Amino acid sequence: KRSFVMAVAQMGAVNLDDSRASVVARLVEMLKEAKGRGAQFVVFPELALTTFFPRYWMEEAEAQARFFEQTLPSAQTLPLFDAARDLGLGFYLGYAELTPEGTPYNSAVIVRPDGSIAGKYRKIHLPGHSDHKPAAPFQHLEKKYFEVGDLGFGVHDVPLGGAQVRMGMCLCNDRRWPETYRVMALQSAEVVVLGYNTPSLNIHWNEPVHLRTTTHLISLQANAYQNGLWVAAAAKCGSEDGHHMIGSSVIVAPTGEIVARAVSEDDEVIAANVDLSLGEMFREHVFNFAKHRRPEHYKLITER
Ligand code: CDT
Repeated sequence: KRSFVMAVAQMGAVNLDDSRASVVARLVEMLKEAKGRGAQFVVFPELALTTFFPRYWMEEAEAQARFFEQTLPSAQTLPLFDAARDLGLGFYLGYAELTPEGTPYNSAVIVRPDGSIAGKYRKIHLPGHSDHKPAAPFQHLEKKYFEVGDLGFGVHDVPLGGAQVRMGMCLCNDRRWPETYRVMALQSAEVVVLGYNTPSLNIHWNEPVHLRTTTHLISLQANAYQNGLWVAAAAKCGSEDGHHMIGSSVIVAPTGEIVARAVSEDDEVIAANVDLSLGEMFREHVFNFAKHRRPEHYKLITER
């Protein structure tokens, strides 16, 4: 049977003054817990190494100096990569990437259990704005600090539990868009992993707070089912220097059902057995793309 144990390592707040070393130590601690629970792969959040800095207005150069990684692993993140390889765990990690050419991206990597990088993703759906909104309680400046990702939605082979798993990834706001998952499902993705930082308050309109969790879950559950995929999503949550973000990290089966869900807004590991044959059932029958899709009627999706 093709299966493996997936863990999601939700993170509580990372405050502005927290050092990279202290954050990496928290990640290593959760790797060990995941290993103790039999996991072979661990999903960490978006921008896992720092506070969710797009909430603050500053010069791009200052943001890049304080919050971005120029190499991965770097000296400060090496303990995480070493620990994962020693434990034989693969992982997904979101981080702010500054390329050698100086281009900033909101990025993620999938690392195989042997420590090699299976693939990189650069966030495509960047929410928020690029102008300063002094009247807002906080900013959402992803359009100021990051360029739109240039790598597409790739799918990578990751050896886990004796199986080669077809794994895709995305970041936060991408999870709300059906195209994200469909493009990966068309490349035979079986599992999609992602991290998120979702502020509980919407600065653009007076959205009831509970909807932030409802729309998060509905996006993951519907897209898991409609693409015959497992989805594993890791929050960074709780109150970062007074700015609250939702938790509810989950592992969702291709049935659309939640099989594990975090209950806290702190560092918390959840885990589930991922039976890949469950997705095969959906992709062979109701969502057999080759038999039932009608792309000739979907042209508007790429034209507009
Ligand atoms: N990090 C991220 O993409 N957060 C967004 C907030 C949307 S409101 C500007 C999200 O979709 O959760």
